[in-house]
Amino acid sequence: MQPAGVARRLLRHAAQPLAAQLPKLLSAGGALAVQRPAAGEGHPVSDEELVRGGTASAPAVEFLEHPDLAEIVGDLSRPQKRLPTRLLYDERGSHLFERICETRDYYVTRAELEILSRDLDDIAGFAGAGAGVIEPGAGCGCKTRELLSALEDPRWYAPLDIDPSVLWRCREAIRQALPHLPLVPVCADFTQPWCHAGLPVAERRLLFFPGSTVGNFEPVQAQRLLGRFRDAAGPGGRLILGVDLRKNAATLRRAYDDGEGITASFNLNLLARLNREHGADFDTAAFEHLAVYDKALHRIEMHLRSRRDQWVRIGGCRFHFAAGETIHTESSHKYLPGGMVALAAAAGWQAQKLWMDPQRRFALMGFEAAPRKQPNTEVKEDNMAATKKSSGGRRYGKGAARTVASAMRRRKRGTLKSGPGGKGGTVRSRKQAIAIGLSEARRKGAKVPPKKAGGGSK
Ligand code: AVI
Repeated sequence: MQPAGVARRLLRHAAQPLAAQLPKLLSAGGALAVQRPAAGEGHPVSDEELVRGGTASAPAVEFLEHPDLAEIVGDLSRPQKRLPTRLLYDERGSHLFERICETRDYYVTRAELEILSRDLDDIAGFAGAGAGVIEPGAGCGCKTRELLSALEDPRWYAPLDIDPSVLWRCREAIRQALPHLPLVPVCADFTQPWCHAGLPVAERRLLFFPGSTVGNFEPVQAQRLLGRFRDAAGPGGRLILGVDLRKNAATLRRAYDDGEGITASFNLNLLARLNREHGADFDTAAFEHLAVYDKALHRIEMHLRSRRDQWVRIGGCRFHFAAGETIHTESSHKYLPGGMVALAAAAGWQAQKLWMDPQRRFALMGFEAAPRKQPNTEVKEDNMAATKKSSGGRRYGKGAARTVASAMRRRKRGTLKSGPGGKGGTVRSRKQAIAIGLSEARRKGAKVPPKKAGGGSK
């Protein structure tokens, strides 16, 4: 499948500086396959290693072994053709993604920044004093700088990324803004187990995962990922998670097919990349960008649609495309707050805080690590419900999700009342409705993590 010519092309590519790839490395729907460095080998890296663009145990040359091509050929061989999402983010793709974030139609980044600036003090208060901050898939983000500057006595900042060049830039940006904050860059693939034991001491660890990248994972994978974050956070650890919320399909389609055509260029760049790096012969003009909302799965999908009947060569194989046939390149799942509460609970996190922008398009959610006795259950494709593991694990969270949904319906009808025994005023706030739903679930004995003193959904 991988002839010598392709291996040489991989070699040429590997010798170039690795582009600022996706801050969070992903794959569309399937297994998360990239392993650089190998699972469990993530570790803090020295200045010298960062300059070389490699690490002691994972030198730059190891990137040669990375199995992109086999994965691409496998993905194009499926009945629904697809390509690994992470390949969207080469240097050009990352640049285009930054431009997407500035478009009028892509509300996600703006909504999240709005929350961060409006609720920063509360968010910093939730993180607590003396935190060590871990950011999986750190870019050079201004979001992180904002948060770090607002925290009380942060002990250190550990950006985590598979790409040393991203860590280098991130470190420089943070150093300029916060020269006294100790930095511990970790070179690792955060979708795989990584070694966090070597991180310095702090009052507690705070995982910061903004941007709604969690939505780019299938719910089952997202749960697994949040479980890894839980492991890294340790007892008493906290998580601040960016979550894009469900909304009408038209808004979503516009956001993922913006009027300026930047998202279309971003998606099509994937084919150009395959031509450049893997000697494919995609005629990029013969494909078009498509954004489709799947109502049942609550996700917006990006596809590349063939404009005509055609054949394409890659990796020594030929692939047929019928006119209208598509390649699925990315999914972006949209959640209800209650759905994310249940999903995170199944991964060992107790929901504590919910911050939303005034238009309720986006949420930052605050979680605290649950005590370790939680059963590790899997989450169903429907991201509202946690479900039984085939091994016979106990149901977790489904009852709670149902009670929250019922409270939300009563809020809409104007029949949800606050106060003990529902004797208070009519509840209009979604946050309060969620909090009421969760406490009703607790009373009914549903599996909801206990409310912490002073906590509760905001
Ligand atoms: C990186 N991720 C959170 C973006 C999203 O909204 O799912 C990727 C993106 N794709 C197209 N536009 C934005």
